[in-house]
Amino acid sequence: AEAGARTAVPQAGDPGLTLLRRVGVVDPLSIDDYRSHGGYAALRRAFALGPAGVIREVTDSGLVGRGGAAFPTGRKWQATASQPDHPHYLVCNADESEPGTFKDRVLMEGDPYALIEAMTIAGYAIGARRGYLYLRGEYPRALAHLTNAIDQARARNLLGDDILGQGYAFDIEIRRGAGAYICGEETAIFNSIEGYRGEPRSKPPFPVEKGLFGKPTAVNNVETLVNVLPILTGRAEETKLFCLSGNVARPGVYELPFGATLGELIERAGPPRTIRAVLLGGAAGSFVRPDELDIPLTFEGTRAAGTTLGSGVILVLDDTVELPRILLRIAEFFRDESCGQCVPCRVGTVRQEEALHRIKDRTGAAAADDIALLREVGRAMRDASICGLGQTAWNAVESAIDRLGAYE
Ligand code: L3W
Ligand code: SF4
Repeated sequence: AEAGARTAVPQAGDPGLTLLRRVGVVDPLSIDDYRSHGGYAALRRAFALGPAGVIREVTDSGLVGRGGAAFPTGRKWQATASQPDHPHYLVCNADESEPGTFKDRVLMEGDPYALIEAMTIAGYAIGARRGYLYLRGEYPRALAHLTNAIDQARARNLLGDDILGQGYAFDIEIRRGAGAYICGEETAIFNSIEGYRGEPRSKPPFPVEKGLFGKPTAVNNVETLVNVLPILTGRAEETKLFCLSGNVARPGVYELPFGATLGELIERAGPPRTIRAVLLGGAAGSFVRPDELDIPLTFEGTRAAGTTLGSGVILVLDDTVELPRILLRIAEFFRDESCGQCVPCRVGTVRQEEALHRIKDRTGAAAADDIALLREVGRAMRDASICGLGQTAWNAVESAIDRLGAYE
């Protein structure tokens, strides 16, 4: 579980940081240290604004979800808050399992109170009295730090029946995942918390209407929630966390304002002598070529370039890489992690892996039949799968064939 995850330590204390500004600076086990570094100012501001005021500020900020799909957070909160059915729930998706992703881990280990404060604000905004923090099972240090933070917050009246004497009751329960990637899908989280198999539900109805226990629920990623703190305290421009890995000299989590290019970020991380390809957005994302490094790192910019920012994965591959082996590894991952509930994904991910096995050492005309098959299977998975896993299981392979000429 430790492999591949570095902290933001090389940059700790950098005045340009917003989301990571306390990571490596504060004692993550001390609520007093957190408060002396600006902690709980945002919650006080939230109480002054009232729930509708908080939603207005979050909406006006333009914040969109950081789990990969970039849905507007203010709209999600407004939709949940306005449901007549009660109770309302908040769920924090901390099941960070996308291969190459470790940003939420750095936030939760290094600044756990920030997430607890942000969840309290989100719960207040949507009218929830209970929040669930669904944590990746393989994050023991995050679990210890968050458990301590929740205990300390309760002891200081920052969670519980009457938070800061404002008449607002809210508490947080941690639930641990058990190693299944699919349990990061928002509706599979509901099933997992409710004690059922971690299988996604069909949408609509969306969680804002019928979510956890069939009640209105807002599900937000860790980084999305932590973004709410600087929004409410009026700090700085909006930033995004990126997870750099692969053939770079300084892998780790980087925080940048939107708009830097892919090439600029890779430059900061220490690029290899020759780049063969970059996987953007994780296993569900797509490969780009070395002549495409001027892509701006924004949700719109990556979309316009036919790729995705996803959850911030940037995996750099040098020219020694054997692409067919990487593609097989990705296909194996999806086959393994498919929950098996729907046919296009259950069967498609197996057929995809088989075809990639067959063409591993082939090129050109010899690979043509299997590439045609991959396209057909990929289309079926994309169009007919119930959830994002099946819908995106062919993205990376497709981009490697079309953009990188993987089997030419
Ligand atoms: C109310 C509507 N709510 C959509 C909500 C929906 C969800 C959010 C996004 O994620 C991404 C993919 C990969 N009324 C709504 C509505 N919503 N329409 O908005 O929804 P959706 O369906 O576009 O996406 P999604 O299925 O939630 C797919 C990424 O997830 N992914 C892996 C992610 C892994 C991590 C990690 O490890 N940290 O994030 C795999 O597919 O990038 O873009 O809340 O309910 N009309
Ligand atoms: Fe399960 Fe795959 Fe269907 Fe999603 S697309 S519900 S992971 S079988």
